[in-house]
Amino acid sequence: MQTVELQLQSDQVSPELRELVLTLLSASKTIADKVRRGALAGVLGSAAQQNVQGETQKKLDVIANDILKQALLASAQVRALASEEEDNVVAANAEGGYVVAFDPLDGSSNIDINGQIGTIFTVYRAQDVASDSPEQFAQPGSAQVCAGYVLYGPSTQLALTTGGPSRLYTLDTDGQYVLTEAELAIAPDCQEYSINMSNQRHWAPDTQGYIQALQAGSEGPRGKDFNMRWNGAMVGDVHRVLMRGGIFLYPANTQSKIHNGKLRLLYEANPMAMLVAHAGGKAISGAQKILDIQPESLHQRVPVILGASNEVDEFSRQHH
Ligand code: P6P
Repeated sequence: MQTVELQLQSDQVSPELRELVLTLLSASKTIADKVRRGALAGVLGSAAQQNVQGETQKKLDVIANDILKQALLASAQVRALASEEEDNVVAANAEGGYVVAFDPLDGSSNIDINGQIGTIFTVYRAQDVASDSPEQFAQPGSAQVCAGYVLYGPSTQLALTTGGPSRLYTLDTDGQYVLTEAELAIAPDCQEYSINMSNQRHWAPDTQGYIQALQAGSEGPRGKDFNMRWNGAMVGDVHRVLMRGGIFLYPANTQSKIHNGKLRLLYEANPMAMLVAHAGGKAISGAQKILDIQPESLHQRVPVILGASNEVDEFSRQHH
């Protein structure tokens, strides 16, 4: 049975990065236990406090954040951490060679309805600046050394790349993450799109035209029918794209608060872009590849269009 520990060794991941990944995975198992027990663990409902995004935090957001933060602060490999739930970079260990950013619980609006939720994480090499400097994370997504998510669904599953193929592991009852897909591969063409249609009136005209062509199906310019899915949790929607293809979109939006899209570059768009790229897919902001974007601020948002390479190219062609 190929566990994630054995796979990291055969992928020749350094002992330091291996230790860091296993620290993250240990924390994910603690979170998975609380998610599974839900109301019985007293983790549902709101925390009656707001995060830097101005969003009301759910109890489980705060609990998951604390579990990951404590685990990483205790790791000799971690120089600093950043989180959707932390206003600023948090210094960890001066000797640490890596910095870690995470969305502790993506899809919070799904928590109280037993929907798909997950933890998204990304790892970069530490920079030669102060441990708690935002410069630690002013690195393009192409500099990520590792990216992954844990999806707390009917199965608890880990999607992970450490620079090689994106691989999928399933958490067994004995607490082992076991390899279940050695190389995820997204077909270049698709017939499924994923977008929150309620925002349609706020999209740019090119985006409206692109989506209308998909809706027109076989009678329209695309000459084939498309299906639509929207989980309300990026981790669930991207997982579906990695498993059965498709295109996921959270495009630019004329609403003032999310004119630049809703998703955050550092701990949502970039790790997902790396996982998708290492499964043969593409991820763009519209103007450029997400992995090429030079970050300007810790919690900056970015439009996200990712998935089947030919479909992402089709979106690009319609956006001059
Ligand atoms: P909307 C969850 O809050 C999240 O950040 C992503 O996981 C998800 O894709 C998106 O927001 C959902 O946004 O506007 O559909 O509620």
